[in-house]
Amino acid sequence: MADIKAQPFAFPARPDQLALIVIDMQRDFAEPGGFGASLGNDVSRITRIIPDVKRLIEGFREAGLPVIHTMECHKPDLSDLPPAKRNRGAPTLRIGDDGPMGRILIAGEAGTAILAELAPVEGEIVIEKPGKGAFYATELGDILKARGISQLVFAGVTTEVCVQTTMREANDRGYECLLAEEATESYFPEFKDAAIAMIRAQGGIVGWTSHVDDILEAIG
Ligand code: C5J
Repeated sequence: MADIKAQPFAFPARPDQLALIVIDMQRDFAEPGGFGASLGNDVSRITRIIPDVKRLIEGFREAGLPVIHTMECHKPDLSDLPPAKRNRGAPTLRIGDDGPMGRILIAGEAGTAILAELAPVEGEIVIEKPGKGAFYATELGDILKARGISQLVFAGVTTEVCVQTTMREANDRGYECLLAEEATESYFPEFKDAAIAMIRAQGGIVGWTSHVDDILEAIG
C-alpha cells in the first residue's frame, strides 16, 4: 500500500495494521427530533457527509480492511450517565427523555441507531460508548490490540467533540491517526476547520488529515 497523501506530511500506511473508525453516525445526531436537533443545531450539515462516509466505508470493505463503528449511547437505567452530562446545557430533550424517535441516546432506541445508509454489516465491530471518547469505558483498546491494529482512519461526527476526543485518546495510546476531512462534520463550520487545523498543527501533534479520494486511492 502506498503512503496516503496527507497533511502535515504523507501518512505511512501499513495495510495489515490499518482500520477505519466511524464515529457516531447516528440518527440522533443527523435527523430532526434527535439529540443534535434538541440542542438547536442544524442537522442538515451532518446528513451532507453521508455519501463521503459511505464511500470510505465501502473502500475499506472492498480492501478487506476492518471497519469499526461507534455509537454514543447509555444504558436504559442511565447508570452510565453522570448527572454532569445529563444536566449540561439547555436542550429541549435531555439524554434519556422520550423523543419522537424513542428515548434520546439510549441503547436500542430507534433514534440511537446508526443511519441506515451507513449501517454495519455482518462481522463489523460496533462500540457503544457512554463518553465522547471511544476508549473511555469500552473494550475498543483491547479489540484493537488483539487485532494488531496501530493505525486508525477517522470519519464521523462531530469533528470537534467525539471525533477529536477519540483521536486524542488514540494518539496518547500510541496509535497513528488520520482524519478524513470530507467524511467528518460539525454543526459549526468554524469548529470543524479549527479541529482540523489543531490536529495537524506542530508537525501532526494529534495526527494527520487527508481527503477521502486520497485515502481510497492508497488503499484501493
Ligand atoms: C456530541 C458527538 N457532539 N458524537 N456527540 O455530543 O460528537
